[in-house]
Amino acid sequence: MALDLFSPVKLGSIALKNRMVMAPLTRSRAPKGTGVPQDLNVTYYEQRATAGLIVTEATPISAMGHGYILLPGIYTDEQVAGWKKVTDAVHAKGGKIVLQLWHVGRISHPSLLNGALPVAPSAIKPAGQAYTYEGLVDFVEPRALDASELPAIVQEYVHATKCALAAGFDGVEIHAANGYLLDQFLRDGSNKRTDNYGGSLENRTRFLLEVTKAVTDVAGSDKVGLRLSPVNPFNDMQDSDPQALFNYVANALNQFNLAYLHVVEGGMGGGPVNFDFAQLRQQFKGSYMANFGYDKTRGNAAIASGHADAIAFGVPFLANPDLVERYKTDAPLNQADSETFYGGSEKGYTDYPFLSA
Ligand code: 8OZ
Repeated sequence: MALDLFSPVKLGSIALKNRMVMAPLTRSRAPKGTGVPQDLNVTYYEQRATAGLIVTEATPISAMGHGYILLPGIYTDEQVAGWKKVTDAVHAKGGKIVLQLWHVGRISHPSLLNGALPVAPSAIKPAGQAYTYEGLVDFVEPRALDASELPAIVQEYVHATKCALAAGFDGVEIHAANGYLLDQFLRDGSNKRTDNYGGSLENRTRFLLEVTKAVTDVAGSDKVGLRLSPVNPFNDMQDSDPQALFNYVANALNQFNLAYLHVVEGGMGGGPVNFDFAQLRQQFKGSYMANFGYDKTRGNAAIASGHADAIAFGVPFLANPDLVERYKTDAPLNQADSETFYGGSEKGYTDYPFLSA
């Protein structure tokens, strides 16, 4: 029988009971100040443990990694203890869960950083506004990182990876997508550096590879995934030649034998996309997780054709904790309420109904 969404698969050392992955989703429901996951967050993830794999919401690796309100973190002992309750609950339900490691770079604001300027490859202010505790405020011009500062950021990834493993996660996913720090280094719209970290494809990819090397050294490459978004303009991202860039990146990542490469195959804001994802998929020799607007039919087709080994669903898992069962039985889906995507309490978070037994 052909493979489909319900076929088991191993991504590196992570054994999935099906190929339906819950995509990382920012929900802004952690406490201000501590970033320690609470019982409410435990319930939310536990409800979705029938996914083959859960990728957590993007989680800052350090105080400077924050760029939105009410985010959980993965760099203090208290955060580790909070996340341990999440992983225990997911594992008790037979699920698997990896933590998404996040540094936002310039997509932040001094009011979220104890007054510090956001950091970036180059001092280029992104268009748009930051979500702060004081409301929406224009992004500021970030401070360009000196090359001598980069090893300390690599060490933040290492520390956060150790924290994630201590918290019982099955692995980590490096967030290199959607216009945050690692993506800012990759794309030439945000990286105008003239040192070893800017200019050529090799140079723009250098920091990502240094981070990936350090994280895989700590976790083991079979527990590390990585997410890219070659055509997403979100957060004011541009590149002069995305196909050449991301083909190069996918190729360079082959050296690590990662658990998977996770690719956002579209851009927020719609619009036609001039990019060949089949080409990218061919460059990468490991397991490939596809994301962006997939439903059951398209997901099954992508798996049956060999394009993808797993499919990540965001909004469908947000609104349907039992999405796997619903797809299996062709049951109707709950519709997501975008008013409750970010912030608030259980409403629109843990109160989406399951199919009644
Ligand atoms: C939407 C709102 C806030 C954060 C991403 C972490 O784009 C995000 C994010 C998305 O990866």
